[in-house]
Amino acid sequence: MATTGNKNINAKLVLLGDVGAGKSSLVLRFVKGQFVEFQESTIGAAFFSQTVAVNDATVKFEIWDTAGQERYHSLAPMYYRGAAAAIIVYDITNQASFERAKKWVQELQSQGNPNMVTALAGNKADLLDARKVTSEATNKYAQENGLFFMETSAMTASNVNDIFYEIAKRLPRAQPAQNPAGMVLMDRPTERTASASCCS
Ligand SMILES: Nc1nc2c(ncn2[C@@H]2O[C@H](COP(=O)(O)OP(=O)(O)OP(=O)(O)O)[C@@H](O)[C@H]2O)c(=O)[nH]1
Ligand SMILES: [Mg+2]
Repeated sequence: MATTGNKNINAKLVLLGDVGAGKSSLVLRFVKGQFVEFQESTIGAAFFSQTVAVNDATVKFEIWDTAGQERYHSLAPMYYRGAAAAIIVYDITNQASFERAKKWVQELQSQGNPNMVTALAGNKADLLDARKVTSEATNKYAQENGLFFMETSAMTASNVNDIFYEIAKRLPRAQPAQNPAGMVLMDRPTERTASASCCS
């Protein structure tokens, strides 16, 4: 969930998608500004954090990069439950990865937090010659399902910061906490006298 305090917002974000779609590469680009050609397949999940400044707030993303391998599927709810945002990643050169992305959308729609900000990332946009999934098809699908969609490239960095920034802008701003942490001074003279004589 997104939680706030003085316009500092902590937001749990989960990346979901087919094996090899580029989830870890997007996170590595966003968090460290790096890209590796032979990124190892994720085992279980990996955690990262990164902060983004938006107009009126600082959003600290707590990022869970999940593993796309099917044998880890049952772990996914642990990461998307309570998440404020999700990025569902597919590879524009791989139709099957787009079909897998749609399955994730369905799963989040039925099991996830209904207020979750969900983005669809068509990754590997640098590989235009090998494209199998058109942006028109995805645009239509995204509009029908209330997602926002961007084509990204972890390799060239195209749209990578942008997709996280767009999510940060769309996060609902939670109400300030009813009882913010810290001491609450109350106007009750008798107690104040009692504590003053207590412990100094
Ligand atoms: N050309 C190109 N290759 C990419 C891009 N993003 C990732 N790759 C490559 O695709 C391969 C898979 O990327 P990963 O980031 O490991 O994919 P993943 O979704 O984390 O995969 P799992 O952890 O197995 O679920 C790696 O060899 C990356 O270098 C991109 O934007 N462009
Ligand atoms: Mg990975």
